[in-house]
Amino acid sequence: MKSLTEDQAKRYHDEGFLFPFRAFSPEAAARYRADVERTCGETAQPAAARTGTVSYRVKPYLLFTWAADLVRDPAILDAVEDLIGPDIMVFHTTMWWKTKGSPNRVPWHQDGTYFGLAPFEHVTAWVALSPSNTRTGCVRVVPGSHLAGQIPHADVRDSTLMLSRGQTVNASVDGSRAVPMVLSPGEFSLHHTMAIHASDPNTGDDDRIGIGISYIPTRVRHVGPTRMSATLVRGRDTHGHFDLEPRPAADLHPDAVAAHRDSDARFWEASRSIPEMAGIH
Ligand SMILES: O=C(O)CCC(=O)C(=O)O
Repeated sequence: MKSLTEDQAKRYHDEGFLFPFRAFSPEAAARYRADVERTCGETAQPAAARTGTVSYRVKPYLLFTWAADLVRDPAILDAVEDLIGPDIMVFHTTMWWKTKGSPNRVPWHQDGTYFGLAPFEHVTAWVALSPSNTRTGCVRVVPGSHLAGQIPHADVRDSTLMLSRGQTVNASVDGSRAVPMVLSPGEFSLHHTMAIHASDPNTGDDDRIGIGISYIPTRVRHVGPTRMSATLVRGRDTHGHFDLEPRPAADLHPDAVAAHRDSDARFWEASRSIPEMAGIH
């Protein structure tokens, strides 16, 4: 084991989540936050449109060196390795930016519903770049919910829901059992792709900014006919289920922009066969 104890790994397998772990210092978190605000804020949207991407918030690790470093953070990878083994890819990231005072929230859902991946071994590392607590609307997870497997979801129309189609578990969820994963800047949590989780509006006095990094072992494959791409961040890929994505040589390097466009095009192609993917966070 590289960073978790046997007991922590067992708890992850029994309960479907673990927290808190420190990835980097609060100072480093503040630098990453500034990077996110500079490159992924509303003011960056016109630049994103000029490079032909819907948003720099989608897979920023293909475009920006700060994000490429973040998804390769050794402390995060050590913990992930203890759960899924040494050959690790990043399939996706989601920027979870909940502005202070906004009514936005995330409904009960299971990530694995939208990723088109099998088997269900994907681990999300949710990395806090600002305080994430019960006031700012941290992620809450129902312990053991991942053991029930895939539960049907329904689209719910509600503009405050932060999932693109408001995808919500179509079953009653006992939210009173949910555990709030409270994190300070620079800390991360881990949750299983079948864990039922949600988050409440931000009633705190700061934006809640976090990045959900979707890590998969290289043995996981995409279930549809499209050849997808992913980024190898540790170990070796002996399975060849994905085309390997390049690390950006510099922010918005032309090769990086081309790789990002290519990855995005494959994603939309894949979502034609697996419509749930169009609802990926
Ligand atoms: O950040 C949130 O509020 C929700 C996070 C989430 O759903 C995820 O990381 O899968």
